[in-house]
Amino acid sequence: LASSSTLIAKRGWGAPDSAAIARLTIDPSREGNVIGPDFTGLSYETAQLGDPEFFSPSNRDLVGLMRRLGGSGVLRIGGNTSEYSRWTAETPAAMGADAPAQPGAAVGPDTGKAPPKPTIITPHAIRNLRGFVDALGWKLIYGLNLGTGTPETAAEEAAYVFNTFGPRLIAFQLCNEPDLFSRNGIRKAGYAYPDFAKEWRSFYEAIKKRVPDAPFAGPDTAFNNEWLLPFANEFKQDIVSLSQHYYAEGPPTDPSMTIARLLQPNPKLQSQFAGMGQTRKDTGLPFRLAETNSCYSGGKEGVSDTFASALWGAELMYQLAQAGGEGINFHGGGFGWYTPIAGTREKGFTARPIFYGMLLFAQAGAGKLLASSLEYQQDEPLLTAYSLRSDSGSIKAVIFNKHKDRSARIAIQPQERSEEASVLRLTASGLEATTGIVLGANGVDGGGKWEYSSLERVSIVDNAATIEVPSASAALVSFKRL
Ligand code: BDP
Repeated sequence: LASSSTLIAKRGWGAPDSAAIARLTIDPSREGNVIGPDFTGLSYETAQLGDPEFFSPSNRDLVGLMRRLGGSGVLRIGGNTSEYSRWTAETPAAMGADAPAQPGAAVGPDTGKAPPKPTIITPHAIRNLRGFVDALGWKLIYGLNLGTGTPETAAEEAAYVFNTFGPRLIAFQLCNEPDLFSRNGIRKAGYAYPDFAKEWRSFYEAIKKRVPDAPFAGPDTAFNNEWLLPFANEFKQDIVSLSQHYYAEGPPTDPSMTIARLLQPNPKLQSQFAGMGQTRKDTGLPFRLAETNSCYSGGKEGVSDTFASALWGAELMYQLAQAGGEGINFHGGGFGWYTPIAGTREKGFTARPIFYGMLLFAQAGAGKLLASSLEYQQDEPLLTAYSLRSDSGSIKAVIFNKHKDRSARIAIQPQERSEEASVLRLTASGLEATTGIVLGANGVDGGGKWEYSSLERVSIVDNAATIEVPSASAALVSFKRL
């Protein structure tokens, strides 16, 4: 472990000997939830379709970056701007003044401050989107406009999307965060679940009439279990999966929204998981966190764009899997603070810190969670670990040290005969770092190219692999089976 000890000495964290001792005991006989190959995902604003060349196979750098996150995954299109989109079978030129303004402009997450300009969605944009999703090997969740659209137009749009995507379409969602409609000006104050259910039903029926095999998901609520649960029960026969959103913090003007708070356990997440658990019990349907990120209203500078968000995001993926979720979509786009991929076609793209968290998850890969217990002398819950049996057969452990300045020495016992473990590290100069994030000592380039240049080997002594996990870092430990 020469490399990590030098790193520790250099940063002045104290000698590794003084680091806390933790023990992670994995129980390979106790398998938990599955992490499927489609677990990972991204979410973009519908407004991004206003530039039909963005989601297009010709946008090779973006394809490369997204593919780096997984050979399969889910792209979700929606967000606030989906409620202001307009489908047309016409070409934009034929529409004169309604033609999309500034194709190629950066489309970041909507901040929700004012109704956005309507986005014109054309058949051309949908065909390019299909080519894009094909190039990724991913699937699509597509948001329609119940907020300001009509059931008839939604049915026309759905027909075109359905015919274009075939099996690559997982589901339509009919709206975005209907539980906030009464607050964001889409509906009058007092708009309640029964009003929404009626509207949802009428859109659903219009689309079903036009596209009998159309798959649906929902309700895509912001956070409200009081909408999620009745929706699940009322529409369980009509949908293929349930969805809700999660923003850990917000708004960005809240001074208590800090890195330190982001990295602590979050009661809001527990409430989300409670709703999700209940719907699973009630309906048996899978649940997807269809839109998530660190801070709503576009994110918070100095938090959402830092290395802390990478640790937060990667851990959220495991927390969700552990709670029984089937997948996640990190929201982003443009140059938003929390976006995993930043940039434009013209200026090029970069992998932001949170991208590296998703990359760590991708490197651990699909599999089945394993029960494991972490004994740690400190009372702060800033050292956490997750274990899995990967589809390749090997046992893996992912360890997060979210301490700002406390290194940890951890003994990992796979409880299965193994001759050696390898360690891939996710590191940066500190929690606040916005650049210089590396996995396996290498960064990701603007086209998604990445390869580790450092993979440590650790021998198994007394049935354990003992490693240092420096403060503000994560480690993926893979055991080689005997
Ligand atoms: C969600 C919206 C999304 C926004 C995001 C935000 O669905 O369109 O971009 O919040 O406020 O509520 O950052």
